[in-house]
Amino acid sequence: MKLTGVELRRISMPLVAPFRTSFGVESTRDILLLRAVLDGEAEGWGECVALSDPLYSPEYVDAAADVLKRFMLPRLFSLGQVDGAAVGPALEPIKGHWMSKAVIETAVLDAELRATGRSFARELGATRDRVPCGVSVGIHNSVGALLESVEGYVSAGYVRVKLKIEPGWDLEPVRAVRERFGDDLLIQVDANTAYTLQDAPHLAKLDQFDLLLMEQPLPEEDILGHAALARLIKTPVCLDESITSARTAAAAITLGACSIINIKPGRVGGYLEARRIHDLCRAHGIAVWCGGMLETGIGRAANVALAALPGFTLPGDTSASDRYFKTDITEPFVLRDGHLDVPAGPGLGVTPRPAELAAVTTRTEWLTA
Ligand code: SMG
Ligand code: MG
Repeated sequence: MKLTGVELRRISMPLVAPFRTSFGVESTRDILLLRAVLDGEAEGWGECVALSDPLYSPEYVDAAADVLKRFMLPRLFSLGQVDGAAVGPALEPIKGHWMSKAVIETAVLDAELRATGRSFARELGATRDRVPCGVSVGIHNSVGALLESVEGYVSAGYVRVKLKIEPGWDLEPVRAVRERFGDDLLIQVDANTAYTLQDAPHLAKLDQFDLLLMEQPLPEEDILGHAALARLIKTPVCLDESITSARTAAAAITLGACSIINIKPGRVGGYLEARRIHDLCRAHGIAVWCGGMLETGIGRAANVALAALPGFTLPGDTSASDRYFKTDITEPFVLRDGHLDVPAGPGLGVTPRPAELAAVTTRTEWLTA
Protein backbone atom coordinates (compact mmCIF):
# COMPACT_ATOMS: atom_id res chain seq x y z
CA MET A 1 0.00 0.00 0.00
CA LYS A 2 1.06 3.61 -0.50
CA LEU A 3 0.85 6.45 1.99
CA THR A 4 -1.48 8.87 0.23
CA GLY A 5 -2.37 11.40 2.93
CA VAL A 6 -1.76 12.42 6.51
CA GLU A 7 -3.87 14.56 8.79
CA LEU A 8 -2.07 16.34 11.61
CA ARG A 9 -4.58 17.30 14.26
CA ARG A 10 -3.84 19.27 17.41
CA ILE A 11 -6.12 18.80 20.37
CA SER A 12 -6.22 20.50 23.74
CA MET A 13 -7.23 18.26 26.65
CA PRO A 14 -7.57 19.72 30.16
CA LEU A 15 -6.39 17.30 32.86
CA VAL A 16 -8.74 16.58 35.77
CA ALA A 17 -6.00 17.86 38.10
CA PRO A 18 -2.59 19.48 37.49
CA PHE A 19 0.23 16.90 37.40
CA ARG A 20 3.47 18.11 38.98
CA THR A 21 6.83 16.42 38.47
CA SER A 22 10.40 17.45 39.30
CA PHE A 23 10.56 19.23 35.92
CA GLY A 24 7.24 21.08 35.74
CA VAL A 25 3.47 21.08 35.94
CA GLU A 26 1.07 19.80 33.27
CA SER A 27 -2.46 21.20 33.44
CA THR A 28 -3.63 20.83 29.86
CA ARG A 29 -2.25 18.35 27.32
CA ASP A 30 -1.61 19.92 23.92
CA ILE A 31 -1.47 16.76 21.81
CA LEU A 32 -0.60 16.02 18.20
CA LEU A 33 -2.75 13.26 16.69
CA LEU A 34 -1.93 11.80 13.32
CA ARG A 35 -4.31 10.07 10.91
CA ALA A 36 -2.60 8.18 8.11
CA VAL A 37 -4.41 7.21 4.92
CA LEU A 38 -3.09 4.36 2.77
CA ASP A 39 -4.21 3.89 -0.85
CA GLY A 40 -6.77 6.66 -0.37
CA GLU A 41 -8.93 4.54 1.93
CA ALA A 42 -7.29 2.55 4.74
CA GLU A 43 -7.12 4.76 7.81
CA GLY A 44 -5.04 4.56 10.99
CA TRP A 45 -4.38 6.73 14.04
CA GLY A 46 -1.42 7.56 16.23
CA GLU A 47 -0.88 9.85 19.21
CA CYS A 48 2.38 11.74 19.61
CA VAL A 49 3.49 11.79 23.26
CA ALA A 50 5.66 14.92 23.02
CA LEU A 51 4.84 17.45 25.74
CA SER A 52 4.49 21.21 25.14
CA ASP A 53 7.97 22.02 26.51
CA PRO A 54 11.30 20.19 26.09
CA LEU A 55 11.59 19.44 29.83
CA TYR A 56 11.06 15.68 29.99
CA SER A 57 13.13 15.06 26.84
CA PRO A 58 14.51 17.24 24.01
CA GLU A 59 11.27 16.76 22.09
CA TYR A 60 8.26 19.08 22.19
CA VAL A 61 4.99 19.06 20.30
CA ASP A 62 5.59 21.99 17.90
CA ALA A 63 8.93 20.47 16.91
CA ALA A 64 7.28 17.08 16.43
CA ALA A 65 4.77 18.55 13.97
CA ASP A 66 7.55 20.45 12.19
CA VAL A 67 9.93 17.51 11.73
CA LEU A 68 7.07 15.31 10.52
CA LYS A 69 5.98 17.88 7.92
CA ARG A 70 9.39 18.95 6.69
CA PHE A 71 11.46 15.79 6.89
CA MET A 72 9.58 12.60 7.71
CA LEU A 73 6.36 12.67 5.69
CA PRO A 74 8.10 13.64 2.41
CA ARG A 75 10.33 10.55 2.73
CA LEU A 76 7.35 8.30 3.41
CA PHE A 77 5.16 9.84 0.65
CA SER A 78 7.93 9.06 -1.83
CA LEU A 79 8.00 5.33 -1.00
CA GLY A 80 6.25 3.09 -3.54
CA GLN A 81 5.13 0.73 -0.82
CA VAL A 82 4.69 1.37 2.87
CA ASP A 83 3.68 -0.72 5.86
CA GLY A 84 4.37 -0.44 9.59
CA ALA A 85 7.66 -2.31 9.36
CA ALA A 86 8.95 -0.04 6.57
CA VAL A 87 8.53 3.24 8.46
CA GLY A 88 11.46 2.86 10.89
CA PRO A 89 14.04 1.95 8.23
CA ALA A 90 12.83 4.76 5.93
CA LEU A 91 13.25 7.33 8.73
CA GLU A 92 16.50 5.90 10.04
CA PRO A 93 18.71 8.66 8.50
CA ILE A 94 16.84 11.28 10.57
CA LYS A 95 18.52 11.61 13.96
CA GLY A 96 16.49 11.50 17.15
CA HIS A 97 12.86 12.69 17.09
CA TRP A 98 11.70 9.32 18.40
CA MET A 99 8.24 10.57 19.37
CA SER A 100 7.59 11.77 15.81
CA LYS A 101 8.85 8.50 14.34
CA ALA A 102 6.64 6.59 16.76
CA VAL A 103 3.42 8.42 15.87
CA ILE A 104 3.69 7.90 12.13
CA GLU A 105 4.74 4.27 12.53
CA THR A 106 1.79 3.62 14.84
CA ALA A 107 -0.72 5.24 12.47
CA VAL A 108 0.59 3.26 9.48
CA LEU A 109 0.53 0.03 11.51
CA ASP A 110 -3.01 0.77 12.66
CA ALA A 111 -4.15 1.41 9.07
CA GLU A 112 -2.50 -1.77 7.82
CA LEU A 113 -3.90 -3.93 10.63
CA ARG A 114 -7.39 -2.44 10.45
CA ALA A 115 -7.47 -3.09 6.70
CA THR A 116 -6.62 -6.75 7.28
CA GLY A 117 -8.71 -7.23 10.44
CA ARG A 118 -5.77 -7.93 12.76
CA SER A 119 -5.46 -6.48 16.27
CA PHE A 120 -2.45 -4.44 17.41
CA ALA A 121 -2.10 -6.60 20.55
CA ARG A 122 -2.11 -9.86 18.63
CA GLU A 123 0.37 -8.46 16.11
CA LEU A 124 2.79 -7.37 18.84
CA GLY A 125 2.60 -10.75 20.56
CA ALA A 126 0.30 -10.04 23.49
CA THR A 127 -0.47 -13.06 25.64
CA ARG A 128 -3.07 -11.56 28.00
CA ASP A 129 -6.47 -9.96 27.50
CA ARG A 130 -6.24 -7.54 30.45
CA VAL A 131 -3.37 -5.81 32.23
CA PRO A 132 -2.84 -4.77 35.86
CA CYS A 133 -2.63 -1.01 36.27
CA GLY A 134 -0.62 1.36 38.39
CA VAL A 135 -1.05 5.09 38.83
CA SER A 136 1.51 7.88 38.80
CA VAL A 137 0.92 10.44 41.55
CA GLY A 138 2.41 13.90 41.19
CA ILE A 139 4.17 16.08 43.74
CA HIS A 140 1.59 17.65 46.03
CA ASN A 141 1.59 20.83 48.13
CA SER A 142 1.38 18.86 51.36
CA VAL A 143 1.67 15.31 52.62
CA GLY A 144 -1.99 15.48 53.70
CA ALA A 145 -3.11 16.31 50.17
CA LEU A 146 -0.93 13.50 48.80
CA LEU A 147 -2.44 10.94 51.19
CA GLU A 148 -5.91 12.01 50.11
CA SER A 149 -5.05 11.51 46.42
CA VAL A 150 -3.42 8.13 47.05
CA GLU A 151 -6.45 7.07 49.10
CA GLY A 152 -8.70 7.79 46.11
CA TYR A 153 -6.53 5.75 43.74
CA VAL A 154 -6.16 2.83 46.13
CA SER A 155 -9.91 2.66 46.65
CA ALA A 156 -10.41 2.83 42.87
CA GLY A 157 -8.39 -0.39 42.73
CA TYR A 158 -5.00 0.61 41.33
CA VAL A 159 -2.58 -2.21 42.13
CA ARG A 160 0.52 -0.03 42.50
CA VAL A 161 1.32 3.58 43.23
CA LYS A 162 4.21 5.58 41.80
CA LEU A 163 5.17 8.69 43.71
CA LYS A 164 6.95 11.50 41.92
CA ILE A 165 9.89 12.71 43.99
CA GLU A 166 12.44 15.53 43.95
CA PRO A 167 14.96 16.87 46.50
CA GLY A 168 12.84 18.08 49.43
CA TRP A 169 9.89 15.81 48.49
CA ASP A 170 11.10 12.26 48.96
CA LEU A 171 11.58 10.62 52.38
CA GLU A 172 8.66 12.31 54.08
CA PRO A 173 5.94 11.61 51.50
CA VAL A 174 7.18 8.06 50.88
CA ARG A 175 7.23 7.31 54.62
CA ALA A 176 3.74 8.75 55.03
CA VAL A 177 2.28 6.66 52.19
CA ARG A 178 4.01 3.50 53.42
CA GLU A 179 2.78 4.05 57.00
CA ARG A 180 -0.76 4.90 55.99
CA PHE A 181 -1.34 2.11 53.44
CA GLY A 182 0.78 -0.65 54.94
CA ASP A 183 3.36 -3.10 53.69
CA ASP A 184 1.19 -4.71 51.03
CA LEU A 185 0.84 -1.67 48.80
CA LEU A 186 3.26 -1.77 45.85
CA ILE A 187 5.06 1.58 45.85
CA GLN A 188 7.72 2.94 43.51
CA VAL A 189 9.25 6.39 43.00
CA ASP A 190 10.20 8.48 39.96
CA ALA A 191 12.67 11.39 40.16
CA ASN A 192 12.77 12.39 36.46
CA THR A 193 16.54 13.03 36.71
CA ALA A 194 16.35 15.36 39.73
CA TYR A 195 19.34 13.98 41.70
CA THR A 196 23.09 13.49 41.28
CA LEU A 197 25.34 10.66 42.36
CA GLN A 198 26.35 12.78 45.38
CA ASP A 199 22.80 12.19 46.65
CA ALA A 200 23.41 8.41 46.90
CA PRO A 201 23.56 8.35 50.74
CA HIS A 202 20.27 10.27 50.86
CA LEU A 203 18.60 8.05 48.24
CA ALA A 204 19.77 4.99 50.20
CA LYS A 205 17.46 6.14 53.01
CA LEU A 206 14.54 5.18 50.76
CA ASP A 207 15.67 1.53 51.01
CA GLN A 208 13.82 1.16 54.32
CA PHE A 209 10.44 1.60 52.57
CA ASP A 210 10.71 -1.56 50.49
CA LEU A 211 10.07 0.14 47.16
CA LEU A 212 9.55 -1.83 43.95
CA LEU A 213 11.99 0.42 42.15
CA MET A 214 13.51 3.89 41.86
CA GLU A 215 12.96 5.38 38.39
CA GLN A 216 15.51 7.63 36.69
CA PRO A 217 17.12 9.32 39.69
CA LEU A 218 20.04 10.76 37.67
CA PRO A 219 20.40 12.65 34.36
CA GLU A 220 19.59 10.72 31.20
CA GLU A 221 23.20 10.56 29.94
CA ASP A 222 24.53 9.40 33.29
CA ILE A 223 24.54 5.65 32.67
CA LEU A 224 27.72 5.16 34.68
CA GLY A 225 26.26 7.19 37.54
CA HIS A 226 23.23 4.89 37.61
CA ALA A 227 25.54 1.85 37.61
CA ALA A 228 27.43 3.30 40.59
CA LEU A 229 24.19 4.20 42.38
CA ALA A 230 22.78 0.72 41.81
CA ARG A 231 25.73 -0.64 43.83
CA LEU A 232 25.11 1.84 46.66
CA ILE A 233 21.39 1.34 47.24
CA LYS A 234 19.19 -1.72 47.71
CA THR A 235 16.16 -0.38 45.84
CA PRO A 236 16.28 -1.63 42.22
CA VAL A 237 17.19 1.12 39.74
CA CYS A 238 14.81 1.51 36.78
CA LEU A 239 15.62 3.66 33.74
CA ASP A 240 13.14 5.76 31.78
CA GLU A 241 14.65 8.85 30.08
CA SER A 242 18.02 7.12 29.45
CA ILE A 243 16.52 4.39 27.28
CA THR A 244 15.97 5.62 23.74
CA SER A 245 16.53 2.37 21.80
CA ALA A 246 17.28 -1.33 22.13
CA ARG A 247 20.94 -0.37 21.72
CA THR A 248 20.96 2.03 24.68
CA ALA A 249 19.02 -0.56 26.67
CA ALA A 250 21.65 -3.20 25.91
CA ALA A 251 24.43 -0.83 27.02
CA ALA A 252 22.63 0.09 30.25
CA ILE A 253 22.00 -3.57 31.08
CA THR A 254 25.60 -4.56 30.30
CA LEU A 255 26.96 -1.74 32.47
CA GLY A 256 24.69 -2.66 35.38
CA ALA A 257 22.89 0.68 35.29
CA CYS A 258 19.44 -0.82 35.83
CA SER A 259 17.65 -4.02 36.71
CA ILE A 260 14.26 -2.82 35.45
CA ILE A 261 13.25 -0.74 32.39
CA ASN A 262 10.26 1.50 31.84
CA ILE A 263 9.33 1.08 28.17
CA LYS A 264 7.63 4.06 26.55
CA PRO A 265 7.10 3.45 22.84
CA GLY A 266 7.15 7.17 22.04
CA ARG A 267 10.55 7.62 23.68
CA VAL A 268 12.13 4.79 21.66
CA GLY A 269 10.72 5.50 18.18
CA GLY A 270 7.69 3.23 18.23
CA TYR A 271 6.05 -0.03 19.25
CA LEU A 272 8.31 -2.21 17.10
CA GLU A 273 11.44 -0.89 18.86
CA ALA A 274 9.56 -1.16 22.16
CA ARG A 275 8.99 -4.84 21.40
CA ARG A 276 12.70 -5.30 20.61
CA ILE A 277 13.54 -3.82 24.03
CA HIS A 278 11.01 -6.16 25.62
CA ASP A 279 12.63 -9.15 23.88
CA LEU A 280 16.13 -8.04 24.89
CA CYS A 281 15.12 -7.53 28.51
CA ARG A 282 13.33 -10.84 28.66
CA ALA A 283 16.46 -12.59 27.43
CA HIS A 284 18.50 -10.85 30.15
CA GLY A 285 16.05 -11.32 33.03
CA ILE A 286 15.34 -7.58 33.20
CA ALA A 287 11.74 -6.82 34.20
CA VAL A 288 9.89 -4.24 32.10
CA TRP A 289 6.70 -2.24 32.48
CA CYS A 290 4.83 0.17 30.25
CA GLY A 291 5.26 3.87 30.99
CA GLY A 292 2.75 6.61 30.28
CA MET A 293 2.76 10.14 28.90
CA LEU A 294 -0.76 11.24 29.90
CA GLU A 295 -2.19 9.75 26.72
CA THR A 296 -5.76 9.87 25.41
CA GLY A 297 -7.55 6.63 24.55
CA ILE A 298 -5.65 6.41 21.24
CA GLY A 299 -2.21 6.17 22.85
CA ARG A 300 -3.62 4.20 25.77
CA ALA A 301 -5.05 1.49 23.50
CA ALA A 302 -1.62 0.87 22.01
CA ASN A 303 0.12 0.97 25.40
CA VAL A 304 -2.31 -1.50 26.93
CA ALA A 305 -1.69 -3.84 23.95
CA LEU A 306 2.07 -3.62 24.52
CA ALA A 307 1.69 -4.13 28.27
CA ALA A 308 0.00 -7.47 27.51
CA LEU A 309 3.28 -8.97 26.24
CA PRO A 310 4.73 -11.68 28.49
CA GLY A 311 7.82 -9.76 29.68
CA PHE A 312 5.72 -6.92 31.13
CA THR A 313 5.78 -8.40 34.61
CA LEU A 314 5.23 -5.17 36.56
CA PRO A 315 2.07 -2.98 36.52
CA GLY A 316 2.33 -0.04 34.11
CA ASP A 317 1.45 3.65 34.18
CA THR A 318 -1.58 2.62 32.15
CA SER A 319 -4.32 4.22 34.21
CA ALA A 320 -7.99 4.55 33.30
CA SER A 321 -9.26 7.47 31.19
CA ASP A 322 -10.87 9.18 34.20
CA ARG A 323 -7.50 9.50 35.97
CA TYR A 324 -6.58 12.02 33.26
CA PHE A 325 -9.62 13.49 31.53
CA LYS A 326 -13.26 14.25 32.22
CA THR A 327 -14.06 13.13 28.69
CA ASP A 328 -11.73 10.97 26.61
CA ILE A 329 -11.76 11.22 22.81
CA THR A 330 -12.33 7.46 22.48
CA GLU A 331 -14.66 5.19 24.42
CA PRO A 332 -13.16 5.54 27.89
CA PHE A 333 -10.83 2.93 29.35
CA VAL A 334 -12.39 1.84 32.63
CA LEU A 335 -10.56 0.21 35.55
CA ARG A 336 -12.09 -3.11 36.57
CA ASP A 337 -10.58 -4.96 39.50
CA GLY A 338 -7.34 -2.97 39.02
CA HIS A 339 -7.07 -3.94 35.35
CA LEU A 340 -7.78 -2.50 31.90
CA ASP A 341 -9.03 -4.71 29.08
CA VAL A 342 -6.77 -5.05 26.05
CA PRO A 343 -8.69 -3.91 22.95
CA ALA A 344 -9.29 -6.89 20.68
CA GLY A 345 -10.79 -5.27 17.57
CA PRO A 346 -8.91 -4.60 14.32
CA GLY A 347 -5.89 -2.27 14.65
CA LEU A 348 -5.82 -0.27 17.87
CA GLY A 349 -9.41 -1.38 18.47
CA VAL A 350 -10.54 2.17 19.26
CA THR A 351 -11.11 5.32 17.19
CA PRO A 352 -11.79 8.91 18.18
CA ARG A 353 -15.48 9.67 18.64
CA PRO A 354 -16.29 12.44 16.11
CA ALA A 355 -18.12 14.83 18.47
CA GLU A 356 -15.61 14.44 21.30
CA LEU A 357 -12.73 14.89 18.86
CA ALA A 358 -14.25 17.98 17.27
CA ALA A 359 -14.83 19.53 20.69
CA VAL A 360 -11.12 19.48 21.60
CA THR A 361 -9.56 20.12 18.17
CA THR A 362 -7.60 23.36 17.88
CA ARG A 363 -6.12 22.87 14.40
CA THR A 364 -5.99 20.39 11.53
CA GLU A 365 -3.72 20.14 8.54
CA TRP A 366 -4.04 17.75 5.60
CA LEU A 367 -0.84 16.74 3.81
CA THR A 368 -0.53 14.70 0.63
CA ALA A 369 2.27 13.30 -1.47
O1 SMG B 1 0.56 8.63 31.82
O2 SMG B 1 0.03 8.19 33.86
C1 SMG B 1 0.73 8.73 33.03
C2 SMG B 1 1.90 9.54 33.53
C3 SMG B 1 3.01 8.67 33.95
O3 SMG B 1 4.59 9.64 35.42
C4 SMG B 1 4.28 9.45 34.29
N1 SMG B 1 5.02 9.87 33.25
O4 SMG B 1 8.54 10.13 33.79
O5 SMG B 1 7.27 8.43 33.76
C5 SMG B 1 7.41 9.65 33.67
C6 SMG B 1 6.25 10.59 33.42
C7 SMG B 1 6.50 11.44 32.21
C8 SMG B 1 5.40 12.38 31.86
S1 SMG B 1 5.18 13.60 33.00
C9 SMG B 1 4.18 14.77 32.31
MG1 MG C 1 9.53 8.35 34.43
